[in-house]
Parts: sequence; C-alpha cells; structure tokens
Amino acid sequence: MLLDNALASMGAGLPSAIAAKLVHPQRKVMAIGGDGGFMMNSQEMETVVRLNLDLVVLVLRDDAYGMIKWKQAAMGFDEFGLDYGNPDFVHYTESYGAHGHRVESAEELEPLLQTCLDTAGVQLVEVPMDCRDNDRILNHEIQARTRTI
Ligand SMILES: Cc1ncc(C[n+]2csc(CCOP(=O)(O)OP(=O)(O)O)c2C)c(N)n1
Ligand SMILES: [Mg+2]
Repeated sequence: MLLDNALASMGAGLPSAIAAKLVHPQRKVMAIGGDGGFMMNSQEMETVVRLNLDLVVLVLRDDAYGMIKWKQAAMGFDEFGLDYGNPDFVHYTESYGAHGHRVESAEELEPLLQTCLDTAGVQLVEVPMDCRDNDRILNHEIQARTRTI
C-alpha cells in the first residue's frame, strides 16, 4: 500500500497507482481516493488510457471535503465552504475512453470490484458515501473506547 501519509497530498492517489502499475505490470493495482482528491488530478485518466494500463480507480463520493468537516467539527467550528458538486463520474470516465461504474448498495461493492480487477482496461468505480456518522464514531465513540483500554 502506498499512502501519502506524511504530506497527505490530495491528488497523489491516481499518479501513485500509475507509477505502481508501471513498476509492477503483472500485479493488480487499485487507486482509492476521495472525490476532492481525485478531481485534483483526474486529467491523469488520459495517461492511464494512453498507456493502456489495467487499473481500478475507486472514488469515494461525498460531494465534500469530508475530512475537513470532521476535523472542524472536532475543533468546534461551524462548517464553511466544504460542499461542492461533481461531474457524473461514469460519464466523465467514459469521456476518456475508460469504463465507469457506480455502486448503488454496499453489497454490490465487493463483486463489482472483483469483476473490475479481473477485467482489462481502466475501470473507475464511484462509491457514494454518507459520512454523517464520522463525527460521532471517530471523534466520540472511538476516543471513549480508547480511554477505557
Ligand atoms: C493538496 C492538498 N490540499 C489540501 C489538503 C487539505 N485536506 C486534507 S483532506 C481534505 C479534504 C479531502 O476531500 P476528499 O478528497 O473529497 O476526501 P474526503 O475527506 O471527502 O473523503 C483537504 C482539503 C491536502 N491534504 N492536500
Ligand atoms: Mg470527499
């Protein structure tokens, strides 16, 4: 797993996956990123198609800078300027000549990913997310449980 955890650079996911696939062409590679991060370097879809790489791209779509919402909630700040719209990711992907998919339920995700990993070409999977539980789970429940350990 390549995780840009030090600088947490948004937009690094897709280029990192391209590099991993170029170095290890025999291995299955998947890029996982948020919608905000993906859109910072989504033009690299052209690179993947041009280089004819077999790559799966998973985009977590919450139409927001979700992690910043979570951080600001933890600091007691109101939300400001963190929601945005997105392109239709399936059509956007198809405009590059790649294959776009959208899951409609959690149960669909695993079999769809398996199919994508076993299929040639660029396969983008849009995963709609509901992040409303993040603050409760990550800021409160996990911290409370950690204190009892
Ligand atoms: C280049 C860059 N700009 C800004 C940030 C600060 N930042 C960290 S997470 C985040 C929001 C990420 O949004 P998204 O990629 O949609 O993921 P989500 O948290 O919504 O799952 C931002 C703005 C960053 N890490 N890198
Ligand atoms: Mg997001």
